[in-house]
Amino acid sequence: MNRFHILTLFPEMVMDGLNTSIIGRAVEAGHLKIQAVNIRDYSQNKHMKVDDYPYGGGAGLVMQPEPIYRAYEDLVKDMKKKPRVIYMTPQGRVFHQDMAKELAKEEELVFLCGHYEGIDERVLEEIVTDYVSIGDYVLTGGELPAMVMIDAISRLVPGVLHNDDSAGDESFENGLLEYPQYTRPPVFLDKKVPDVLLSGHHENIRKWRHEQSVKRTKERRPDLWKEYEENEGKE
Ligand code: 9D3
Repeated sequence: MNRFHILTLFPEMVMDGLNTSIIGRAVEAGHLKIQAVNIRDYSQNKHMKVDDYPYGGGAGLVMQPEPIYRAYEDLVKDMKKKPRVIYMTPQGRVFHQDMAKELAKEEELVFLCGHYEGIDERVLEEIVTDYVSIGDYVLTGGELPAMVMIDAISRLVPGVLHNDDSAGDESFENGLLEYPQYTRPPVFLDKKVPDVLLSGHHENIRKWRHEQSVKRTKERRPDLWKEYEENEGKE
């Protein structure tokens, strides 16, 4: 059972997104728990204010440290040990599959999502263990990135994917992109399904799929192909 806690000003955005589809079913089956904590609930301001102008001037607002710290303290009081706290930020290490694998081992994970111009540095220094970005493009907040990470991590939790597809021949697992897939009908817009897939010759099918993976990786992800070649024989 993996537990994800998301500290955010938009809890319904995160819950609506994640409770749909495969992740929602995994929650219902008891493989995962997902809890969005509304940082605003921890404001002690009479207007439930959670942000203020930046010291030193500049555009926009900065999220204040106290509500975030109180929300964090309230979360960790029930935990056996201090959890990893992942701050979603464009200034973090870029998320990738190996990171997802590492994080899937953690029983509890806390995601801190910022909005506005950012979060007061002092609370980050106090509670954050990992700074993570999902890529070099500008979004409006950390909620979508947290959802992306939770989706990627959740599918690695035993039982979440009940098919036996979970490890083996996926993209990134063996360092190559996946081969093309076909299903019925055998002819579509005059295009035939490759004969080898209808042959029943499993060794030939395996070889063909590997060749297709290599061809596709060279064409579409030369960066992954370079890495694959360099690692051949190793690992
Ligand atoms: C002050 C605005 N910024 C200068 C361009 C910096 C900025 C801060 C916060 C830009 C975007 C955001 C909101 N994005 C995230 O919180 C975020 C994010 C992203 O934008 N891209 C990739 N990964 C992530 S993780 C969190």
